[in-house]
Amino acid sequence: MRTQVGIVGAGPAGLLLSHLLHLAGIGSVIVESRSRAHVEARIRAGVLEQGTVDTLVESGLGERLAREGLVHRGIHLSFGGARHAIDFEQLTGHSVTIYGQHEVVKDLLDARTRAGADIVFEVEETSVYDLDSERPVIRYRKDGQDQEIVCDFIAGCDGYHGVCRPSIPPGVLRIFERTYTFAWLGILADAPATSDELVYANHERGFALYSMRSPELTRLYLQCRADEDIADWPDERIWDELHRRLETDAGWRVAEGPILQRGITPLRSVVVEPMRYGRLYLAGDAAHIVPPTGAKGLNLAVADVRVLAKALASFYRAGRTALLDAYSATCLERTWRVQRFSWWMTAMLHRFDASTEFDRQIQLAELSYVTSSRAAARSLAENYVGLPLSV
Ligand code: FAS
Ligand code: PHB
Repeated sequence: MRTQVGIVGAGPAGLLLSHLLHLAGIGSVIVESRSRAHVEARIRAGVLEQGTVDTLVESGLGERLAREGLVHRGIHLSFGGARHAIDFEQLTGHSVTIYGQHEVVKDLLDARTRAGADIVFEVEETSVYDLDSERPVIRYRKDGQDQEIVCDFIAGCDGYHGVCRPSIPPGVLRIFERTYTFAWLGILADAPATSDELVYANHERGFALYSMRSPELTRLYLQCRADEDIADWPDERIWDELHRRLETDAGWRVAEGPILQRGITPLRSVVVEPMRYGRLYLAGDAAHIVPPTGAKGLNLAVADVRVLAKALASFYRAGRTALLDAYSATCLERTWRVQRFSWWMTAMLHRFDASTEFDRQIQLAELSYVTSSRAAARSLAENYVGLPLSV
């Protein structure tokens, strides 16, 4: 098989790249190791930055998003038994939209299917070769048959556990990382929303987050040890811990309901430099991981793909390589700022094993400052709604 851009991974990064390239008249093929049903059902992120919403709307994917997305003008920070509002619209003029990542993936898959896209699901043994040549190659096995795609370029959109980043020769990459000693236990519950906006709680028992997917579906997280076994968390223990960490002295609490999905997500910060080797370009989680406290993982993937799609269009339209050559530096500049914000939110809201009473007082002082100073609140707000795509 022959294509202009071979894409490994049909997550949000791979699917959006394929969609934007199609709109620019550039052909692509996506190979994906899981089934379409699995990719569509994966419950992950939930908050879309303004820039992500604009990207989806501008590329013709805004119809269901406008109908079902929940526009949120701010968040609450909860500490000391009370919730404190951070009003994004008042501070920045922008908002965020709650619309599950799996809904974005469904919309992208529908659009690509309607356009007759070439997406090969349930592939095995994916590998990439000749990355520093002008004809890089993707190889994979499908239904017992070995297949090969000769490409002009390969986009590694295969996430943190993919094969593209490890295919770059040793000594090329610098990997920066921080691993946290805690994780998030997340649930999706058939329970009505009891707050119009997200609530991030710093509690002495640990962090908790109240989010949602619709007025009837709530998404909740609580900090737990990184080595926790979900089997040790029966429903009543989960709800009890969420109530202890989230409810306020004024009596606000979350509503309970049947738990539809549950899982434990480790927290880590990773940045890989450079995000390119030869004609392989890494995008999304394949190049960086942010702790979900800043709601940035999906949004950062979208930002990378916008830059890459524009650079590839410049190459095919005018033979220019300047944007491709600048891809890694352009994305890393914004990635590090987003990494900083995600780290800062994580440090401010979580209970750290080695933290002392002094550390706890500093956390509470940070929270008190952010919720009482317009300048500090504006800094949080402008990062949360999304930094400009080209910082
Ligand atoms: P993805 O990981 O989404 O997609 C990569 C795709 O490549 C997958 O479909 C995978 O099957 C495929 N693939 C992997 N190896 C392959 C191979 N060898 N061959 C072919 N295909 C291969 N972010 C938030 O902002 N908020 C959250 O609450 C949040 N929760 C998360 C929970 C979990 C469990 C995880 C893992 C991530 C979470 N994230 C969250 C981050 C997440 O949303 C990512 O940022 C987002 O999925 C990034 O999209 P992609 O870069 O497309 O990577
Ligand atoms: C979610 O709704 O899944 C969500 C919201 C905000 C975060 C992380 C996850 O920071």
